[in-house]
Amino acid sequence: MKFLHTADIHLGAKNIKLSLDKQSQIRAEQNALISRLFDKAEEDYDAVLICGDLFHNKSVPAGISSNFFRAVEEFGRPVLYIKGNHDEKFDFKNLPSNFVILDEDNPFVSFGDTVIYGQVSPETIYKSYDKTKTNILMLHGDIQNRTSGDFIDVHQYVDKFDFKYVALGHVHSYSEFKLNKSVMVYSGSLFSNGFDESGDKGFVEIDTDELKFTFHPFATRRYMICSCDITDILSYKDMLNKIKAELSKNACKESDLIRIILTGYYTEESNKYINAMKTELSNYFYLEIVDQSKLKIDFDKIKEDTLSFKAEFLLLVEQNESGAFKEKICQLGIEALRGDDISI
Ligand SMILES: [Mn+2]
Repeated sequence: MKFLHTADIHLGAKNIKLSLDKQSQIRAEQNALISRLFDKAEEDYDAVLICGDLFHNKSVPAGISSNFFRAVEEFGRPVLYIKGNHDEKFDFKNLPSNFVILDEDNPFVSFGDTVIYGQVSPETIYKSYDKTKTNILMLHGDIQNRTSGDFIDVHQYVDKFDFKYVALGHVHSYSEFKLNKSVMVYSGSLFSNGFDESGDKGFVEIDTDELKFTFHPFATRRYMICSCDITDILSYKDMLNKIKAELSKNACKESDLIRIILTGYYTEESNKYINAMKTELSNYFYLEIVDQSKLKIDFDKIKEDTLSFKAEFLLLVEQNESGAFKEKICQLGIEALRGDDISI
């Protein structure tokens, strides 16, 4: 049998950095992605497993939840769901009959020789456990960080029972672990909602005949973070080319949402025009530049060059200021002397 494992869809979450136009475009795309997910499931999978945080909070716009449940209903086969920390208070009512919430009252569903358990107590599992079956467990929480409020001790499950696969939700990027005979996998979120969840997003295919699992990238729009070291680059054109090279190295596409982080050192002679760069790169759906580069001024060299406003200004700052404040004043002063638009 084949199952589709997903989690952390967070329907209803928004990225407030985006313009309202782009927010509604993304929302429409997410609705379409949900329909596409269930179309894919209809072709290839016996059931869909959703390991929590399906909705971002307890009240999401009605259009979003009705679109989701309509897709579930059209799919027709079982959609198994366990609650996450974001949607545990969501009011699940008027549900399609194939949307199954697994909990203490309804702890498992069988598909032939495969039994899929929800996040229930080991005692509850014990009552129906059959080790001759292929057992799968769904959990939502943090299995690594003991101090987290969402910590789950997986030992209580995988030490006592032989779960071939533990489908996890909570961590938004794909990762896999092995413990005893169990493989435990975070599918990651189905699509991202911010730069804290960058890279490819998708779902995991569980094949219980072959005992194989495979990650499938699925989201079309990605959040991508690219670092660009601008040390020793003086001209604006070279800086822009370095950024473009970095974007292509990271295989960024025009449909992506991109954060460029400028790192390294620049000097008073560097031509770093952030706004012009952003305009030049406006072919991307969304692009921001976070400037973490630091100003490096060779004051000894400047002392030899006293016949300029710039040198006089920098030496004056050097004598009177220190630390991060000094750096900021130098940077703003240089930009102002050059006639740049300065932003404070
Ligand atoms: Mn989540």
